[in-house]
Amino acid sequence: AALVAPVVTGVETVILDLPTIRPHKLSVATMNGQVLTLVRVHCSDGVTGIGECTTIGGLAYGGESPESMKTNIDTWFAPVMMGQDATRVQALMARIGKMVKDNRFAKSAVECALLDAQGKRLGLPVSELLGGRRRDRLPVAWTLASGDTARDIAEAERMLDLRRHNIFKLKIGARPLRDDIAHVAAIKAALGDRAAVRVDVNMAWSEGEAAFGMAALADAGCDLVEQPVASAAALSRLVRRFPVALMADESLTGPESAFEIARVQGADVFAVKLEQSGGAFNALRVAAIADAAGIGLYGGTMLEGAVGTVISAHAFATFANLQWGTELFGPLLLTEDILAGPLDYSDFELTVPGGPGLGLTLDEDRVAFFARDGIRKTIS
Ligand code: MUC
Ligand code: MG
Repeated sequence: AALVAPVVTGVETVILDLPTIRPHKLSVATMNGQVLTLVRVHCSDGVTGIGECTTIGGLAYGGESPESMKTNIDTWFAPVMMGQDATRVQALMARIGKMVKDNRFAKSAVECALLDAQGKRLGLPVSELLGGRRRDRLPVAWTLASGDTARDIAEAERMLDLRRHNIFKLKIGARPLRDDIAHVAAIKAALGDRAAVRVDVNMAWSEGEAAFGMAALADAGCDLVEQPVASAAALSRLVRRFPVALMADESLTGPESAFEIARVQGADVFAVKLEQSGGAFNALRVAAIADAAGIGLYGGTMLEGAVGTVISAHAFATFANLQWGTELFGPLLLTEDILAGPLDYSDFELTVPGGPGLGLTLDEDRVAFFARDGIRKTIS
């Protein structure tokens, strides 16, 4: 064994612009592409780890943008990391936390790269570094968000035929409430018992609209309503009033907000996202709070590419409870893969990779091709 612990010798970032397979319409933004900010942490033992952060619709979802994440990692995270022991991931994240406030998404990417490197170094999957995997496969929901009811039904039918997804999340809140309810009811009527239908309002409703909407959605056969209103206090007044589960997403920004929501019994389910939580270790803390409070768990996504999706999969694979499955479909929304080998999405589930670290190998030609400021090499 080495007497001197390997240290961080370099931090590299690159922004990739990737097209989506169709416009993805949320109440806060319409996405025609996704932007991945990739981070590589190089270490003195020759090991390199990779991480990724994404946002939804630039600054439409939260306070970090792909460009701010790159700038802040380059300018403020990297100097704090250089020369530090790369094997003590939690200690290094605490050091970063002292020097860098907020910036949860960027922190989650950097922590991911450190975990990937440490896993490769030890020959262990990241799930083992996070406490140990309880499952190898995760149910994956698909989001129907084309903006068109008939197109969404056709898309859902195709996913059922492919045995890729049988849980569908509908993005609503941009249109008048009655139109949205009719849209959900039509999709649930078409799919029947073959699929679960859920909605995400992304905070678009007032509390009054949410009360009306949740009653109507319950009648339509919808089983879960995600963040219908912005306020956590309003969420806590809506919960358990209607026969449909209520899930917190935007209100949940890490262990402190998780504790606060749990304290007031303000949600039935938590959508745990690694980026929103500020990294994998914080996501585990959020899950522990949910378990202690009797709140259900769902593995959420910030529409990450393969790297952000797979670190999330490693974390969710360790959860004691995952009653509502996951929505780790991000890579499937992109037209392009940046991996050397594809992820296994089959039989309605994603397989958590089993190799050391994240268990991923990037296709470097593709990364270079889609790099915003990089040299666009031709891909074969
Ligand atoms: C969100 O708000 O949950 C997850 C799936 C999707 O389509 O958008 C995201 C963000
Ligand atoms: Mg959401």
